Amino acid sequence: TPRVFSGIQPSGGLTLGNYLGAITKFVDMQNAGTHETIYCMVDLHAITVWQDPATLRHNTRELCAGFLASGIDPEKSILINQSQVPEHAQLGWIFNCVARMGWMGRMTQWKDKSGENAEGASLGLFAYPALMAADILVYHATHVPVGDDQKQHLELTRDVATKFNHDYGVDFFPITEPVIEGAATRVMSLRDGTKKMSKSDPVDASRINLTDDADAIAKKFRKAKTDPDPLPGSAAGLEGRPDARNLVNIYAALAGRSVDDVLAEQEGKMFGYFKQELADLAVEKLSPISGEMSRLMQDTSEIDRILSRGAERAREITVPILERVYDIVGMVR
Ligand code: AQP
Repeated sequence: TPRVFSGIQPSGGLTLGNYLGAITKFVDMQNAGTHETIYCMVDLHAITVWQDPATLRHNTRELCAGFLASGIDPEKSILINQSQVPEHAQLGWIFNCVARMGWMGRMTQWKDKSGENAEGASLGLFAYPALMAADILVYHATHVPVGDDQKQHLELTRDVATKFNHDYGVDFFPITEPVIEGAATRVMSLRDGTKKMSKSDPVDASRINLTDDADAIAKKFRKAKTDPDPLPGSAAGLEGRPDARNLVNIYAALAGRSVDDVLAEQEGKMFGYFKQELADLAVEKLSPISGEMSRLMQDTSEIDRILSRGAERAREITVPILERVYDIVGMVR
């Protein structure tokens, strides 16, 4: 069976962006039953920027709770924490020797995150996409559900696979397809409709956290940036209105409906009214998840057990693939 792999960084709490852009698709692909699904907390990626150790441990377990509460079933999917499956990092090293400096330097996430201070950024932040290629290819995964911001990294994954196959004269690694679909492939900040909603944004009001309570969700949507015009009758009317578009996209994704369908119903309404509708819908969809997350976090031994079992199952796949890679590359074993 073909394999799906995707991951999320435990670099903060889960946001509505992670949920709509990634997790809901993870659940759909798991339940479709057409692929073997592997989902990962990528803690090795998180430490490419400083993480307080106790906070990282907490965030990793809470992220696992978020996966479980959203419908990832550890019997149907393999659920893992990256550092517990050492073959990710081992193949990551090999890919550091396949990928080129120039490829990494062109990554927009590297440019955004290193900013003015590239000299002071970690070497890991620069090499991040090579490890991400390893995360995927150590399973020979062919499909990767992600948000729109990860498109460039997935192209690099294809480049790494192609170059490895070419350099060693083998047809070993598959060429991966990104799966970027739906109304919310790019959820924007509630404070700036041109900026991605992000767990590491210093302004908490810019995002909905999966752990926010009903009051916090309502308040954040009420204060979300919009424009003074009413809602248009179709998606074309959202052109040049990034904040308005963002709220409509979020509504459509939460409701599981198309943007045009939502607008046909809401045409002419003012945002004061629509934001209340949106807040009600978000609370209805998200509060069962946050409730289940806090229940799971009361005793984390269950989570740790699920992750150990996930790592065992994962290594049944990754160990033989890494052995073959070592043979191809010429390592004595
Ligand atoms: N705003 C978003 N809209 C849609 N999808 C999103 N994703 C993240 N933000 C949005 C998707 O979530 C998955 C996991 O992302 P990640 O944790 O690996 O890191 P990220 O993309 O860098 O997400 P953040 O929240 O912005 O984290 P920080 O602040 O630590 O950098 C990916 O599939 C991503 O596309």
